[in-house]
Amino acid sequence: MGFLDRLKAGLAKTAKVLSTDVRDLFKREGRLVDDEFLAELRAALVKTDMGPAAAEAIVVDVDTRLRSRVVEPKTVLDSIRTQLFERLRPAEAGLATAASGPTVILVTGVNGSGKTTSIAKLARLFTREGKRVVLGAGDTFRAAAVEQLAMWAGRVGAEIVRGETGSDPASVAHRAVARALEGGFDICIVDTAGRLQTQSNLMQELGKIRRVIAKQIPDAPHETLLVIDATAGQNALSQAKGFREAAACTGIVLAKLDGSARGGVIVPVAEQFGLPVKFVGLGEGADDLEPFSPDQFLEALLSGALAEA
Ligand SMILES: Nc1nc2c(ncn2[C@@H]2O[C@H](COP(=O)(O)OP(=O)(O)O)[C@@H](O)[C@H]2O)c(=O)[nH]1
Ligand SMILES: [Mg+2]
Repeated sequence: MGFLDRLKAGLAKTAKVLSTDVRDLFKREGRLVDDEFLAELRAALVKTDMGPAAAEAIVVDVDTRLRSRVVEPKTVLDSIRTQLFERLRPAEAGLATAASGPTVILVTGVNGSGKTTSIAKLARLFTREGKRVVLGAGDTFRAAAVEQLAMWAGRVGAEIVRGETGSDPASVAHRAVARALEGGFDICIVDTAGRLQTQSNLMQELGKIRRVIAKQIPDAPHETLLVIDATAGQNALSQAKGFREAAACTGIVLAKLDGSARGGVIVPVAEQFGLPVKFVGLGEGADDLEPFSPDQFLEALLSGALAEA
């Protein structure tokens, strides 16, 4: 499957809900754009979790340009696309890499958000490009976490550096970066145990991991990625806020976009925190990660509805 088809499959639930709701607006023939129409449009948009600000911008756009007129579904869909594109465009950014030597990526987020799986997928993207990848099993909290990462490392063709259960994650990070340097690896990705943005001791631990990494490579970690679960709704938003402040994150991976009928959550996530969305997770397999592109995202979200309109 190509890039766009995977994105379409992942966003199918959200796209279906939106397209059904927009079509329902036009069930009554000759319907005018009036207050009732706009209220129903707003409700349909909010259902995708795109947030009140984005929904309002679309409603205002339709109201301003089209009030008291009979419109086609396509006109409304075009407004959705234009308004969302403007909001998502600033969130597009490539991955920062080292000018020379290994690029170090630190990965953080709450428990179960999809960190380890996303690391496996990222490693796969890199090994596909012929890059050599070493993973640091910095979730030393649970033995199963190390085994999970080791299993993925084997599958995606990456090396792994591990520590004893309960050992200091900063020391695992140190050894992973050392291995990347001495072995001439291109990429080093460091996993961490899940934590809440409110657990200040664990946030400080993250700071220690960063310092240990920076001691070996001064401008590293080149990226600190926050993995957010797209199905977490409003919680996803408060996580992004807390981690941005406490963990110096440089970008977001929005995982589990496939499991959600509320994929619109990417809009407030991208908008409210000034953090670029670098990747979206679209399934549990190693190939289910795509770089985020607003254009492709909107194409996947709206093409089904546009085809029927
Ligand atoms: N459907 C879906 N499931 C995912 C995705 N990413 C992770 N998962 C699942 O979410 C669960 C937790 O993932 P894991 O990587 O262990 O989370 P961690 O605790 O943050 O390391 C696992 O069952 C994964 O298979 C995704 O993009 N889509
Ligand atoms: Mg994990």
